Amino acid sequence: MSAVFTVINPATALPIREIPRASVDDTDAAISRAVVAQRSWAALPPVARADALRSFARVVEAHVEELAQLEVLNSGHPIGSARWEASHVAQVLNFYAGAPERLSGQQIPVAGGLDVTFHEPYGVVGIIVPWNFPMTIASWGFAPALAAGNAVVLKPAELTPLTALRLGELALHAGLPEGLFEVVTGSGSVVGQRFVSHPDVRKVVFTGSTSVGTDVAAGCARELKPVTLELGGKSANIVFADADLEKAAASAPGAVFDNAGQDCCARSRILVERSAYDRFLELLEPAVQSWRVGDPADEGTEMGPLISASHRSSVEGFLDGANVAFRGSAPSGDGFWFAPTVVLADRGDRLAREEVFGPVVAVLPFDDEADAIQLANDTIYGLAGSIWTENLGRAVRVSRGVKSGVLSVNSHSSVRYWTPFGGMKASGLGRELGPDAAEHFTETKNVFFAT
Ligand code: TAP
Repeated sequence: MSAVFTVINPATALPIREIPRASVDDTDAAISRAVVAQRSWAALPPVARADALRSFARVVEAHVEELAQLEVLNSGHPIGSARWEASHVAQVLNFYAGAPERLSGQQIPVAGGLDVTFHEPYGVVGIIVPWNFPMTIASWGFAPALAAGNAVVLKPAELTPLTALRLGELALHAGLPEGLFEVVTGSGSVVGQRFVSHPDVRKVVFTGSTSVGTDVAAGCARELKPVTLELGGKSANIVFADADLEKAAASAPGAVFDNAGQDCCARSRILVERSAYDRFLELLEPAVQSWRVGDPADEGTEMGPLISASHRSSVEGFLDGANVAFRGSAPSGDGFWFAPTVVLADRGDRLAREEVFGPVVAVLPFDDEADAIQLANDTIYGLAGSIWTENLGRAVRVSRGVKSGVLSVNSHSSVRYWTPFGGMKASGLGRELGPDAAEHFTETKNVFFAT
C-alpha cells in the first residue's frame, strides 16, 4: 500500500497524519483475511464469542480518554461529547456481548420429524461509515455483526479514520483473532464500492448521504446482497402552544447544533404553533446566543468546527437569500468555524426541505395539529423528530402521524443502544441497535429431521 492521504484537524486546518489509501487489491486482501478468520470465529461456542466481545468492551473502556482525544483532534467534537461517544462504543459492545447466547432458533411442529431453525452468520459484513460520528456509528454495525458470528471489514470516511484505526488495534489487543475486524482506509469509490461488488462480502451496512446510499443499494441489488441504509434527515422539532415553551426553547439549540448540526437526527426545522411563534422566538434567541462555540478541547465547549472547508462552503450556500433572524457566535481563525444560525423560512424554501448538515435551523409556523403533521412530513426524509406538548392525546396522535423512524415527546433523545434506530422514506432501510440487531446479521436456516 503506497498511496496516502492526509488527515486534517478541522479546528486548526492543519495536517495531523498521513494514512494509507487502500487500492482494490488491498481491499481484497483484507476481505480474504476476514473470510479465514470468520470460519473459526463462527465455530466458537457462543459463550466464547461473548467473552471475547466483553474483553473488547473492557479494552475500549480503558482507552476512552485516548479515543476521545483522537476524536477531538480528527473530528473537532467537543471533548465532553467525544468521551460520551467512546464510552458508548464500550456499552454497545457489552450489550451485544449478550447476544451470542440468545440467538436461539425455533422448533416448529411438522408431522414425521423435527423441524428447527438456526441463525447462521452471513460471513463477512462490509461496514461503510461517514465522518460525523465515526466511532459510534461503526460500533452499531460491528458489535452485533461480530456477536452473530460474522467477520467485519470497516471503511471509515477518509476525513475521519483515526478512531476506527485505533479500534482495529484495540480489537487485537483484546484478543480478537487477526482478520476478524479489518479496518480498510481509502476512498468510498474504491474501498466502499469493492465491499459492494466483492462476492465474499455477504452483507453491507452503509451510513451516509441518501445519494450515495441509493447507489450502494443499487449495487447490492445487482449482487443480491442485503443492505442496511442509514441516510440523511430533515427532522422536525414540533412545538405546540400548550407546551412548556421555556423548556422547548432552551433545549432546541442542543437538538440541532450538537456536533455543529452534522447529525443525521438534527432537528433542523422548528415548527411552532402560530399563537406561540413570537414568544418562542423571543425565548430561543438568548439560548442560541449563549451556545458555546470554540476550541473542542475546552471542557466548556458545546460546539466545535465544521468538518472541512468544502463542507463549510456548502453550508454557507444555504444562507444565500435566506431570512436570517439571529445568529450565535463563532471563533475567527483558521478552523472551519460557522456560527449557529436561525432562519425564518417559508414552506417550499430549500432550508425547509433539504438537509444542510450544519448549524442552521429553519423556523416555520403551523396552524393546527393536522397542519403540523402535514408540514413535518413535507420532506423526502423520515429519520427523527420531537413533539412538545402537555396534551397526551395530541402527543399520541402526532407521534403516530409523523412518518419518522425515531421520535421523542418532550425530549430530543434519539439514540439508545437498547432501542431500535433507523429511518423511513429516504432516510434509510432497516434498523440498527435494539434487541434484534444481532439477528439482522444472520440468515435463517430451516432444517427438517425425519424420524
Ligand atoms: P457520504 O458522502 O455518503 O459518505 C459516507 C461514506 O460512504 C464515506 O465513508 C464515504 O467514503 C463512502 N462513500 C462515498 N462514495 C461511495 C461509493 N460510491 N460507494 C461506497 N461508499 C462510498 O456521506 P458523508 O458526507 O460522509 O456523511 C453525511 C451524510 O450521512 C448526511 O446525509 C447524514 O445525514 C448521513 N448520516 C446518516 C446517519 C444515520 S444513522 N441515518 C448518521 C450519520 C450520517 P469517503 O468519504 O471516504 O470517500
